[in-house]
Amino acid sequence: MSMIRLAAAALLIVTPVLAQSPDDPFPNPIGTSEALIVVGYEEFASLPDIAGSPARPMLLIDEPGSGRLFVNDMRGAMYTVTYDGSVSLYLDVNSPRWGIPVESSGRERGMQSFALHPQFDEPGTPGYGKLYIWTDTEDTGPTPDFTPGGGQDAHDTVLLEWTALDPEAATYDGGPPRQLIRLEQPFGNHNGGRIAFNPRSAPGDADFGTLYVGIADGGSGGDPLDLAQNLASAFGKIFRIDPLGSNSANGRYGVPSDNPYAQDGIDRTLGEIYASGLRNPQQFGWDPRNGNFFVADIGQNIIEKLSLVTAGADLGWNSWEGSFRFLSRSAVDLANPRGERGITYPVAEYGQLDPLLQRSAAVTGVVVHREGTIPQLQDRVLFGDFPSGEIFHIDADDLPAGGQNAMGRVLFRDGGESKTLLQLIQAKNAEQGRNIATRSDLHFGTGPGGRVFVLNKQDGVIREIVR
Ligand SMILES: [Ca+2]
Ligand SMILES: [Ca+2]
Repeated sequence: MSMIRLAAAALLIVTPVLAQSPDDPFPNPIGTSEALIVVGYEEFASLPDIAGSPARPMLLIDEPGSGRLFVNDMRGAMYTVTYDGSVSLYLDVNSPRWGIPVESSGRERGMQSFALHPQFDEPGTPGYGKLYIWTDTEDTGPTPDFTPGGGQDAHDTVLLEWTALDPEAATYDGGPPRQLIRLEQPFGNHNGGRIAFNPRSAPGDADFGTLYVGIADGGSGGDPLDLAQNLASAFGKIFRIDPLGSNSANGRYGVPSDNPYAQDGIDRTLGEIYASGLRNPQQFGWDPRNGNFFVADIGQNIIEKLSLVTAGADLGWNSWEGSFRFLSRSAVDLANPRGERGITYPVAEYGQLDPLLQRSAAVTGVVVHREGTIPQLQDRVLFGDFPSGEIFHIDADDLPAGGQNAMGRVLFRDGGESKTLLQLIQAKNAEQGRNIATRSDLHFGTGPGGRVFVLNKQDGVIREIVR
């Protein structure tokens, strides 16, 4: 033990990478103390190219009623996938028929997310046939419900409700969508985040049928309009709404009375807000066993973070970047980490300068594997870094209190080797005759019985993680 300590002390003196610095606050690289997990994979399905470039999926989820998966492409296509991997087009949001031109230029704009009402396939219920889509649109004509009070009026982001007549039909057979919410975006980047119904809620629960809606801080960098912690602003929040209700300001959705600011006696605080202080809550997910609600909130230039979300939580942005005070794009304050009361700090976080990553690190997630169908991942929280395609795990029953020491890597078994997702994609690209990808754009998908899928935007392949 003392020998190891001595060796570590010697390294600390000669190797500056082990020290903290204002742009690299974590002294140990990722994955040095937690075990590496190696899993198998299968190529499960292939999504079609659009205009000659690979699919850009953000989300894949199960619809147990009709027994199929749904997956999107940011350019507006939504596909169904059978449980054995057969893909067909279900709905094209970008079709001229709907009058909702999808703004999908660059990497960050497009159809961000979607959710199926938990009663989607239950005839006679209020949620029957209801499908929700959160998308960026070029059409900025209609009056927005929420404005940022500055910026460049880049485009709008709209929450749309579609109603399928026969939810089991092969293609969407309903009419045009109903608009619930329209946001004016101040900048082109950081737009909608994930939307989802809490999968653990059941009819009769207060949370049943409420839709969680991730909304990024509006973009640019550093949250220049100081919106994320402003409880009068929609930006930098997770909303919780009742899409079938009508007591919102525009009368098009409901604001649940048990939301933290709905009945606080303060007019300016938005009743829709569930949590604040988020930068770019692009993905989130629940622990199916204990209900823990995790958000993967993309950081500025220094820290990526995975946090627990509770009603009324303030996750700190733009006063805090992870566990450290945010100073600028190039520095956090190393003094007094996690030092302000009332802020919800990350359970896990990692530095963008970690040697495993590459420029433009950005966190994604979140799947908590409880079903044990992939024994290596039993009781692990899965998240990852989407440009690099690195997948990480932490213990779902012993959540760390920040930092990256408790994070381990997940690699794929391929022949006799262990590979990253990016390495798998690159081999596939060579086989496909495409340009070889230099980033992964990893996101996760989930299926029945604990099935876990890995999406990317570089080779069109949906991979399933297997034991
Ligand atoms: Ca934006
Ligand atoms: Ca209020």
